[in-house]
Amino acid sequence: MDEFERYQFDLNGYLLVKGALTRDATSRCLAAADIMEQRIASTIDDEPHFVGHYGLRYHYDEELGCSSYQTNHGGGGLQYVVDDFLNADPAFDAVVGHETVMSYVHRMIVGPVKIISSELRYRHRGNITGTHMGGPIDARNRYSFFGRQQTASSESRENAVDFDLLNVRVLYALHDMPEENGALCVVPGSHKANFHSPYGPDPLKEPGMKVIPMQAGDALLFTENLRHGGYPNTVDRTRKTLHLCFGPIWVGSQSPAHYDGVVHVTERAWQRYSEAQRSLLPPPSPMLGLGAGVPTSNASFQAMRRLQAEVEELARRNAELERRNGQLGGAFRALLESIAGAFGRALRRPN
Ligand SMILES: O=C(O)CCC(=O)C(=O)O
Repeated sequence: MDEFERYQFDLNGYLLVKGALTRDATSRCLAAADIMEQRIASTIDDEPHFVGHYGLRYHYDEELGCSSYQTNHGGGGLQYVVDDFLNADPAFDAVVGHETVMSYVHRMIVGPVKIISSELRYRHRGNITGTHMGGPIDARNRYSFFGRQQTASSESRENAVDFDLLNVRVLYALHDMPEENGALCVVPGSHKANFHSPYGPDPLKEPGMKVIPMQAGDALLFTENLRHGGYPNTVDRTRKTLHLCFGPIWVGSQSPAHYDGVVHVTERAWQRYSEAQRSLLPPPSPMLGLGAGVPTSNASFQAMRRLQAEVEELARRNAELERRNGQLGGAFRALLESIAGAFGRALRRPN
C-alpha cells in the first residue's frame, strides 16, 4: 500500500486493486463457481438445514463443505450466498493467502490475521443487495484509524500499521462486472459518518452512492464500516463474486452460518493448504459454530436435532416448574395471610 492508496483508503473507505488475481486463477474460480451453480440452486431448500444468525435458513451440503441461503432484498431477482465456499473446489485456494491482497490486508489490520468469512455470491437478474452498514456501528465492523503507526506486541517493528480494522472485506470479480450487472456500490466516506443513513436500503435512493464497475480479476477492499450494497442486476448474466472477510486472529466469525464462532474448514481443503494458508484458517472441526449448530454429517445432524429437542423439552419443563412455583408461592402467601388474620382476630377477641 503506497501513500496514495493509504490516503484514498482512509478518505473513501475502499480501494480498488486492478488485476489483483491472475487471468488463469480468475477463470478457474469462475469455472468452479459455474459448476457449483446448478447444484446450489437445486438443493438450497433441501435438508439438512439449520437456522443461522439473523434467522437465515441455510442448507448444508456436506460434499461441498458449504452452507447456502437464498435472499431477495428487493428488485425481484434472487441471490444465493454460499458460505465457506473455499472448501468446495481447489480453484478457490488461489484466494487463500493471495499475496497481492494480503499485502494490503496486513496494512489495515494489526497483528496476525485470519479469514473470518468466505462467501460466493450469485446475483440473478433483478436482484439488489440492500444498502447496509455506514455510520456509528459496533466495534467488530468499525473503521478505526489509529492515527500513528502501531505494532502488534508479538511482532517486529517492521509491521507497523496505521489502521486498526477488525473486518476488511475483499470482493473479487470473477468476470467483468459493469454497473448494469449489479456492481457493488458504496457511499464513499460513510465509514466516518456520525449518523446512520436515513435513506433506507434501496441503493438507488441514496444520494452520494457510487457504483464501482470491476473487471475480471479485480479486487475491491473495503472497511465493513463503509455503507455498501449491490446495484440492481438488470441483465441476464448472473453476477458471480467471491467475498472474503479478514480480521485479527482473535476475532469471531462474521458469517451468519457460524457467527462469533469459527469458519468451517473441511479435512479435504485443509490437506490442500500450505502452512501459510493454514495460518489464516482454523483447523478442520465438526461444524459446530457458536452462533448456530451446524452438522458435518447426517449422523451428527440427527444427534444435534436430538440435543435441540432435549433442550426444548427441558426449557418447557422449566417453564412449567416456574409456573407451579408461582402458584405455590401464591397459595403459601394466602395461607400466611389467613394465619396472620386468624392470629390477629384471636388477639383482638376479649377474654
Ligand atoms: O455484492 C453485493 O451485492 C453486496 C455484497 C455485500 O453486501 C457484502 O459483501 O457485504
